[in-house]
Amino acid sequence: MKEQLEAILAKAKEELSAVQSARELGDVRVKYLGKKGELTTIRKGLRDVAPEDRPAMGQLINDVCAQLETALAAQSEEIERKALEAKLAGETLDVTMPGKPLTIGKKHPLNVVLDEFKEIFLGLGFSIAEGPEVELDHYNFEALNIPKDHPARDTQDTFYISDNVVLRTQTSPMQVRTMEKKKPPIRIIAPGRVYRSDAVDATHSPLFHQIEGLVVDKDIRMSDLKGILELFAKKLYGEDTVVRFRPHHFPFTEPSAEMDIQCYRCHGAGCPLCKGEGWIEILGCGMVHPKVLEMSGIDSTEYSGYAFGIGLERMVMGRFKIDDIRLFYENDVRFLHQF
Ligand code: 2NL
Repeated sequence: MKEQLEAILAKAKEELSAVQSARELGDVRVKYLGKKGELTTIRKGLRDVAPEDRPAMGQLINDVCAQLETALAAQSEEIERKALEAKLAGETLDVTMPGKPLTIGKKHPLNVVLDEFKEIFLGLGFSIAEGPEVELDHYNFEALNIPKDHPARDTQDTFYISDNVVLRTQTSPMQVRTMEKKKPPIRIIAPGRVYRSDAVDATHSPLFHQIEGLVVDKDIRMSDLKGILELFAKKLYGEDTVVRFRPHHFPFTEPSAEMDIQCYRCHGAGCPLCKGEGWIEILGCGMVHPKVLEMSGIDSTEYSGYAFGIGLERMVMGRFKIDDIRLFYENDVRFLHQF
């Protein structure tokens, strides 16, 4: 019986060495160790063996079964290792392949100029004021000396949310709120989105950006306004920039003016950029109307102030030779990557 067992073990090991898959391995296990397997059958034959030989025979059968189990486990490991090797070989990574190009984001041109603007005015001691885009009629109009029948309130220009709530048409409401809350000296800039009910074309958009500035203190004069705005123009457009002030009218300032810069392309000779004028209009400004100061609770006999307002889009369009305002809002990377 001993020889028989050794022969079975040798045969099983030989079969096992040829096995290629987990399924074939299972077949070998069943053939020898299954219910009707060759070793199981021999174990059943133990009861015909003489009682004194049984323990030794039983031990021998157990040894052979254990050896076969070990061989099965080893072959199973070998099959798994080969499968993993084949899988890894099929997945090799070619580290010399060129990578996919990554598109790096860029600052929006409106922010390029806005940040320069903030930098200049923060350096002059101004702080930045922010506030709601949905405003009370009072802050957007009434407190700025724009009464109910004023043409600037025309429903054609203003988005009304309700009778006394509007989308702000300028950033002045933030400045009015500051004047109401804070005692002079006040020195703020108010940048932000504003809304006008305009038809969209190359130069008009219902949403655009404005930057306003406000200074209120004792003895503030028109010369302070002119000085600070000329300094700002030189910082933003270059030290050789020439400015001029023309009389104008705004309901919230008196006197009021518009500031032009001499065309930076033709230096005053006249060219397509300045439409032959030699000058480019940059902003509106003036001395804060005493009525506006009083309405916000500031004594106009003790304090005076100046204010100015600039359209950001128009400033950026001139600077970067952009001819259509809609390009700012389309987020086309081919446009955005040029600045
Ligand atoms: C323009 C003109 C301007 C102001 C805005 C202002 C604000 C307060 C009081 C008085 Cl709280 N004035 N703002 C003053 C003058 C002109 O903007 O053409 N903007 C595009």
